Amino acid sequence: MPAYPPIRTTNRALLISVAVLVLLAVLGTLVAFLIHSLKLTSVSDRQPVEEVSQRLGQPGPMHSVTLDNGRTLDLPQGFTISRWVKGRGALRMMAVTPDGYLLVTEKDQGKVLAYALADDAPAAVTTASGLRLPSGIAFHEGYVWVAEETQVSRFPYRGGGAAGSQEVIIGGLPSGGHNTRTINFGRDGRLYLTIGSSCNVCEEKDNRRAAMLRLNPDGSGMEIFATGLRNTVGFDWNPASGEIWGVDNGSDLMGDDLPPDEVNIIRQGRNYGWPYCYGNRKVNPEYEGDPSRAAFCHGTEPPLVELQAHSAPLGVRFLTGSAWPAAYQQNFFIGFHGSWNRSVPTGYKVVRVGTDLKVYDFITGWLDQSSGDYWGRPVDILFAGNNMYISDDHSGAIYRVTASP
Ligand SMILES: [Ca+2]
Repeated sequence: MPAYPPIRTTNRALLISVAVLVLLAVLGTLVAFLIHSLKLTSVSDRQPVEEVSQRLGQPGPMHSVTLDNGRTLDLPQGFTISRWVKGRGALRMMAVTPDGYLLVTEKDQGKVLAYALADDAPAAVTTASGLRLPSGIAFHEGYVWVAEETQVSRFPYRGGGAAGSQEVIIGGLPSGGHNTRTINFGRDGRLYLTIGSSCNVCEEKDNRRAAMLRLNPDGSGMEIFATGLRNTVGFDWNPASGEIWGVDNGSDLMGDDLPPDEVNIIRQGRNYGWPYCYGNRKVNPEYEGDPSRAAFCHGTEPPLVELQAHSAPLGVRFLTGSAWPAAYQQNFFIGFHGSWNRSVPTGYKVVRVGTDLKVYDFITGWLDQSSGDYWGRPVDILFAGNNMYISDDHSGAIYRVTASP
């Protein structure tokens, strides 16, 4: 005998009806919600397809712009580009002064130059000269900071692009091998300095090499912040997360497509692999015979994004607070200097890493793909006002990229 009386037919019918009604109500709500969502995201009559793809971080259609030297560059529609500075030497890293000057190192000439951002065809002001391979530059608390191969100095800024005499803050940095030194100041007010390796693949004797260092602005308290970075020329702070994002140049002579160049999130105390590992914790061929290396590599930091091998990523910058379209906000722009030991040349362009962590071409055309010839090599990226500036150490130029309203 059942513990409960059997459900009578009338009760069963009632239960089924209630269940069907509840089901219909749930389905109705779902359908209404879906219609509402689709209305918000659909490609409607008012929204062109390009606009939607741009918003999603996908590359928009490109167009060609012919420069005053007759050369052509391709970049997304809605932007134009011109040669803002020309006829100079090896223009490398850039910074901005509070009174509206762009500072740039001219590495082969041993100079720092300044250009008024308000001018369409600015004249060069010599901020400093007589330097030895100046590359990194920053503006911090009234001083122009410059990194030469073996020292970091500051120059009191006088305004109008001019500066007073050199005061060496850090001397005795290692020389030879990768000779650029990149500097910038963190939100913590401390000076961050990267020094590349002395070689292609080797064990360094000086632990300041292939590393990011951190110091107090008076030169005291130098510490090794991160290691295993073969040659991190460009780094910048992610405006959303506060993380340091840097690019690393992978080693040469491993073939056309190995190892990948890297975008790394550079964290204190972490090791980024070089010289024992490359890419995503893979053991470098030089060290494959040693089983302890596999375990070591497993404990290193893999790249956030792998870039085409031999792209030679140099300067980087996050886009913040400008009038550029939303699709580009908080994108990470990188200057690809271009390959020197790849059978088919690559790089020679400006790319962006979208918030989807995919890499998109932003400006191309310095390289002739068919002949392998190039006429320019992008180095650093800078945003000032509503414009992007790109330095070129091959043709001695700075390009200005403007978003059309
Ligand atoms: Ca690495």
